[in-house]
Amino acid sequence: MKENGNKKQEQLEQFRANDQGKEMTTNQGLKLSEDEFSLKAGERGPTLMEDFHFREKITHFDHERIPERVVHARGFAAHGEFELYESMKDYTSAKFLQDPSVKTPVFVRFSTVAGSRGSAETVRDVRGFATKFYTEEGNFDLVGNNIPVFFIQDAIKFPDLIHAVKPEPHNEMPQAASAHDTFWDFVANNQESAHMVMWHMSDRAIPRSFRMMEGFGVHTFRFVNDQGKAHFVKFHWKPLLGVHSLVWDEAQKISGKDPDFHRRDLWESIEMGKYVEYELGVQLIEEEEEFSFDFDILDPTKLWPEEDVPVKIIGKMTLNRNVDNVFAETEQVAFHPGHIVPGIDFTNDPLLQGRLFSYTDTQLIRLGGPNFHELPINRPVCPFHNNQRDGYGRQTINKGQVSYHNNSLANNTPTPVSAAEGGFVHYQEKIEGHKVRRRSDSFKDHFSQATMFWNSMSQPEQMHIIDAFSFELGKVMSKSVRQQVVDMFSNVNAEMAAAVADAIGVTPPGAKESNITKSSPALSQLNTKKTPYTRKVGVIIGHDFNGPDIHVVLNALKAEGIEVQIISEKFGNIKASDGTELMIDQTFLTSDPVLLDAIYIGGGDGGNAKFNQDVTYYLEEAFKHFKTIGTTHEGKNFLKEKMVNSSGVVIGNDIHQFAHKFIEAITMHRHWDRKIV
Ligand code: HDD
Repeated sequence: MKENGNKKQEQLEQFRANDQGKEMTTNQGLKLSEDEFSLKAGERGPTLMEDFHFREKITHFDHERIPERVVHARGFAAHGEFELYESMKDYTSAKFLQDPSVKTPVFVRFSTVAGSRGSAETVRDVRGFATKFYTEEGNFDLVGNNIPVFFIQDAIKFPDLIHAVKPEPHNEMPQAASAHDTFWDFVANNQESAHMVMWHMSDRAIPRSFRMMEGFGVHTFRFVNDQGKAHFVKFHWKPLLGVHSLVWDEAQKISGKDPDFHRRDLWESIEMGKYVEYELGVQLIEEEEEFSFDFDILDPTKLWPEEDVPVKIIGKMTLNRNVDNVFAETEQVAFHPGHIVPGIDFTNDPLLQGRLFSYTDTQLIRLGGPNFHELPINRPVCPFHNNQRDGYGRQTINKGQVSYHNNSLANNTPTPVSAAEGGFVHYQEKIEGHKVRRRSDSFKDHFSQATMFWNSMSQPEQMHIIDAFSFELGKVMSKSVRQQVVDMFSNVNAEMAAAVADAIGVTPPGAKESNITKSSPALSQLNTKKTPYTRKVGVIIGHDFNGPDIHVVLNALKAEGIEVQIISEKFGNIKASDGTELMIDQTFLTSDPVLLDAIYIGGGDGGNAKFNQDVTYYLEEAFKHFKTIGTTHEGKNFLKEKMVNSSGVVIGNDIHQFAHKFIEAITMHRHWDRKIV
């Protein structure tokens, strides 16, 4: 990515340091002559207090850790740019949404919610999707998730939700998992969670890649144009690769084989120049239409069905640069849903209102004081001036004697300015009411949209939801909690609840007729975009493989942007029957079928029983996880009978035809109609 023209990168460049090839100094700049031995009184004597180098080095080390985020501790980030397709002038005065020729630098951090900073990435969880737009008018943070609704309706319940989902306090188990008593006890006793829990039990909670998941601002925000007219707005990120997920057995195995699976995938993609793209969409509702829906548009447990309120695609974000230092950038970035710009405003969603307090508060403890906005990653790219001063780690050297307002000594500057001059003016919503601790009746339907979500799922997606409930509740020790949850979800779909009850050994709830028949096809991942681009294929070959034919397949895969990993028994080169050689990228030991999207057994001779055993393992796992399998030449001999006529298993004679069909099958992501037993 070019620094030139990207204001954020130009700014960060001033702070980047390269220590390679340099002389070693202390933090005071003193050149050092020795870094291996502390200063001692005699070669075998005690270390001396005067050893400033030892003291500095150890002290710094002792203070290296900061508190991890109380939620979303495990995350990974990248830089990029946002470009607008068409001016949004009619709806918002936000400057970065006016002119399609302007590119806005962005920084995006993806995360899991429950796990600690070192936890595995493919756990069942919501994913955070937080974007910082460095606009000319200040930072705009869209701090969203990959699920469009939330567990609770009021921010005051957030600590309860998080206490319930985090490892239980008496034994700190389980790590990064909702499959335990307290989470499900919370769910059963806070039924507003029903809709989000359906998403959480669905494939959305085990994404194949950060690059293949949607992002949602969740809350209803406001767009306000330069005439002061407002629209309600919801934000969406739509990945250009479509929305795709893992299967649960695979996700669990990846947690062991590669706990960094998602960050590695993002990192490698950007390093290879296969940049990561999402389109930004908005759903807009006229202010006058606020009460025209059968749900309250301020309720964060509700989505706006795309078929009713279409998503208008307005721009594209491209992530094209990895961070230089994870701590300095990813760990120190401070997002806040309250970081907004003129033309965008809040609504009275009670979850959003509470978040507006929490984010600054958490940065104060996490980043150690009120000057975290001065950290390079958090600085806006426009100038900032006010009378705030001092505090731990202050970097700005504010000149002059005046640090108050109003004043005459500095001509009453810095000066607030009018809306016409770019000053932020809050949308003047008329508010009337009694001061109460209550929830509006319009927030009380917890099940209709949960049922709509269920209705919208394809048959395999519904099976995955039943399996996920059965797994999660199967880990719950309290039979009473299991029963309560099943009873609760019989309000979503009675058959679903009965199937779960059967799996976990509780009394099936009585049959209930739901009158909710609505479905929203946009919610099913079966209707998502499909492309083979950037999928990872394991190509397994043995000695004396057919060189020319394998090259036909490899070239066809690469032409589609598919990543190829040549796998065999040992590292080194492997010889084809025509004498040509191929370099092995991974061995059976270092790779694994769960880390791949598809397998191609291209033939050749392993020469021993171990080779056959390994190939069989790769095949069985890929088959079980509904992945595309291709075989040609001697590779066909490995196929079990159940695989031969199975969907997504491509068996080739004509090599060109095979390559074409194999790629077609990879495009499908998974073959859900396959019978795996
Ligand atoms: Fe939050 C972090 C998303 C509700 C309090 N939240 C955090 C992050 C994301 C979200 C993506 C990680 C940002 C990063 O990568 O640094 N949070 C959401 C969404 C919510 C939501 C989409 C509901 C729609 N959050 C929420 C509530 C509260 C918080 C109701 C508190 C009242 N969230 C926090 C926090 C965190 C945070 C404690 C922890 C670390 C941080 O803020 O910077 O303040």
